[in-house]
Amino acid sequence: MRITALAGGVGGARFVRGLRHHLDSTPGLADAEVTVVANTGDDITLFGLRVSPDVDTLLYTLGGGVDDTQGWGRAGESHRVQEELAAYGARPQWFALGDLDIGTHVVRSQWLGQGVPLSEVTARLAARWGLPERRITLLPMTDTPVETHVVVDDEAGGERAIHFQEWWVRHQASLPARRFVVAGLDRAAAGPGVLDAIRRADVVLLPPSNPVVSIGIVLGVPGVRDALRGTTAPVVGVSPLISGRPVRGHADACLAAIGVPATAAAVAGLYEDFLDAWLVDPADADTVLPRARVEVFDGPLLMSDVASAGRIAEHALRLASTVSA
Ligand code: FO1
Repeated sequence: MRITALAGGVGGARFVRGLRHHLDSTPGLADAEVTVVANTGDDITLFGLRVSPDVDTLLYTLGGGVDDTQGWGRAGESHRVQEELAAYGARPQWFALGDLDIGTHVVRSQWLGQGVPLSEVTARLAARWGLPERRITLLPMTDTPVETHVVVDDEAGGERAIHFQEWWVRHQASLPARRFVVAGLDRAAAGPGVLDAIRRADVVLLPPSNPVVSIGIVLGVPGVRDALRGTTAPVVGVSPLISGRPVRGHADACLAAIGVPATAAAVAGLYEDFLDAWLVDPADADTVLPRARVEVFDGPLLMSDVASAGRIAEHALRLASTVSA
């Protein structure tokens, strides 16, 4: 069985880890292949290094090296290099780069600098983390450099764009976002294997990633939305909101920025041209959708550990087998 998921950072990574756990522990499903199409709009260049937060969160989470409490970055991390950078007055200092994490950014930057495409760079990083042996393929959504920027008010009554990470990390999404702009996306081509992974899938899953700045960005890659509309695979999504609140992160602030209510139904509405089924928390059992089938999960829609994420993934897969594309 071929399963394809579009994913962002922490929520997407935890969901895919749960999915893999469920497949590996279910007779007949262990040889299923999982392909993850990762958002690269969070990517940022810092201190001359190319950092890819969502890809790295997926790498570390699926490879067993993530700081599970934080949800991102490496377990057992230290920050001696960053302290040195601060001593030299290097900026910015609002983004924590751990020593082990910097190893990833150095090799990524070295390979990119040699002209290696991001998809090949990511495959090499994934090989080190043992993802192929776990039957997981990690694909950046495009090889074209893209960056999500957030347009906010400036002091003089105008507007200015800041990098998504500055809005998300430095300002904790507290600055009202006027809109999101993804530099480079209009001329981006879907990465190698991305459209095929959607078209040839037996099931497509949308984890509870941020619908605006994670999955929403992947949907903006030319050809992705059409592939989702055209695939014969059922497309099943998991709501990232419970009673209007994101489980983590700032999806509510992102939805407000695009004028979409923070409800499970409204988020599904962003996917309505290709969504076949939508898994919601019991608190959102009253969700009604024009076309997609709504299913209420039999418990809190919380991925507090691998097993609970596995149960959600299992339910999404079961749901996929009952809906036709
Ligand atoms: N999130 C924070 O809240 N603070 C940080 O300093 C921070 C650093 C960081 C470094 C590498 C990385 O891969 C992720 C990092 N994140 C940090 C998380 C990141 O901002 C978000 O998880 C994703 O970009 C949202 O999808």
